[in-house]
Amino acid sequence: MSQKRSLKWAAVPAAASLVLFLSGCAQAGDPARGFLPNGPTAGGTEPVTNHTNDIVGLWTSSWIVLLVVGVISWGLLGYAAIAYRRRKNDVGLPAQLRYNMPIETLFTVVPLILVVGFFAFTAKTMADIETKTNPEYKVAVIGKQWSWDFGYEAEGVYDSGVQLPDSAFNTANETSSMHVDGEPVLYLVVNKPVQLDLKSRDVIHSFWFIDSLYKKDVFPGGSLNHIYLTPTRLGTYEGKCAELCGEYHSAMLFQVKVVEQSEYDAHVAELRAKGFVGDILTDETLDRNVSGNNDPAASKVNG
Ligand SMILES: [Cu+2]
Repeated sequence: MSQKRSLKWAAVPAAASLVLFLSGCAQAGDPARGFLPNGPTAGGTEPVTNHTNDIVGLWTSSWIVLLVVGVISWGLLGYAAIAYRRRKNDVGLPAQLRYNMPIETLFTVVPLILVVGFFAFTAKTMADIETKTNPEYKVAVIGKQWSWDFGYEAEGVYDSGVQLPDSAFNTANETSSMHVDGEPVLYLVVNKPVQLDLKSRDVIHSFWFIDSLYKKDVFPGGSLNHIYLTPTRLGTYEGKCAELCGEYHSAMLFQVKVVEQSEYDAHVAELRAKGFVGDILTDETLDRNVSGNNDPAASKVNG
C-alpha cells in the first residue's frame, strides 16, 4: 500500500471526529459542565444548589471515562478494519480463530469495572443528595392536572396555581424560551436549607426544578416524597412537570424564585393579605383550579 493511500484512510476517522467536535462546540452551554443547564447567569455564577456541583462532577467524569474507552475502541476498530482488510490477491477465507483468552478476559473485566465504578459513584452522589440535612423550613409542592400548588407550611399560607389557558401559549406571552405569564411561582430563600414535601392530587407527576439538575416523582395517595436542598444563587429559574400526566402535561410549567429572606417574607405577607391562608397539604378545598370555588380569581380552564 502506498503512503498516500494509507493517509487517505487515516483521514476518515479524523474528519468524522472533527465534525462531531465542531458540532458540539456550536451548541449553547458550557463544555466544562458537560452542557448541563446552569440557570440565568444574571444572579452570578455560583452553583444553583448545594447539590449541583456533585451532579455536574458525576456527569462530566462519566463522560471523560466513556470517551477514553470510546477513543480506544474506535481506534482498535479502525486499525483492525484497515490492517486486516481484504487484499487484492487474497482468496478464500482468512485463517479462522476460535477464541483469544487474553482479549476475551479484557472484554469482560473492563466493562465489569466500568459498571461497578459508575454504580458506586452514582450511589454515593444520590445518597448525598437524599440525605436530610436539617431543613430550616418546609414547603409543600402539590402537582395536579395541570398546574402546581405551593404551600409555605410554617407560615400557613399557600399559592394555588390555575391551569394556563391555551391562549397563554403564544409568542407574545413567552418572555423567555420557556416562561409563560401566569405560571405558579415557588419562592425559596437563598442559602437556607429547605425540605420540599411532594404530593399529587390525581396522577403521578414529576417535579423538575431544571437548573437544580434533579427531579422527583410526585405521587397521589398520601405518601409524600421529599427533596432536600439549599438554593445557593439568587435568581429566577424555570421548572416543569417531567412525567407525562395527561393532555395538558406540557402546561405544567412553574417558576422558582430564589430570593433573600426579606423578599420571601414579603411574598408570604402578600399571600396572607390575599386570603390564601390554610394548610394546602391536607385541605383539598383550597385548590383554586376547580370551578365553583368562591375565590373570584379561581377558574378551571380547559375543562
Ligand atoms: Cu404533570
